[in-house]
Amino acid sequence: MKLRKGSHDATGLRFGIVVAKFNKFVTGKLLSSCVEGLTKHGVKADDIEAVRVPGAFEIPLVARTMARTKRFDAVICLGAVIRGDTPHFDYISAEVSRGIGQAALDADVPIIFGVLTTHTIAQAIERSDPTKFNRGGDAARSAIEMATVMRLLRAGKEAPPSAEVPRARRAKKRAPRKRKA
Ligand code: INI
Repeated sequence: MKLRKGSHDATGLRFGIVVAKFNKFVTGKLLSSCVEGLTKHGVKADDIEAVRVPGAFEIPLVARTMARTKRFDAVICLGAVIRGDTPHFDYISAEVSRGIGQAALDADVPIIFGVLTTHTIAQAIERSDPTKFNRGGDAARSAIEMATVMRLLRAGKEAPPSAEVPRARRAKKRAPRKRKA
């Protein structure tokens, strides 16, 4: 079997970010955690370009436009759609998820869905908390993994041995079993 998988070494990769202004108290935190997640894995600040859009509904068009420039190894979409008392939530969340998926296929570039869709404000605050599992940091990791796996596939290469074998190599040597007399 040939196993191809991405790595988390993002050195030399470039990323675009589209971030919605709507619910900025949440999306601002998603953005900072996302940028921190990228730089932590070796991305230079100059290789990250962020674009603000009014709301989640506007994300797919901008993500597709950025991706189609081919200047980015992946584009990350950040937003927060919070359920209210009207069906607005359903229209926006359905459209942003469908649009982001379609944009990735159209542009042939990974586009990451880092848009929170929550029932309550409390859930959105929790999922954007930088001290907890945060959707911004999670989106950064997914983007790096997708960018590196797409590079491998396009180059027709397998994962470097360091990315493939560690589990088997790292396996601790067990002490030989004692035989029963
Ligand atoms: N945009 C969001 O990003 N999140 C929301 O929760 C939201 N709600 O609930 O209305 C929202 N609306 C704005 C929308 O995305 C567009 O910006 C607006 O309709 C203009 O096209």
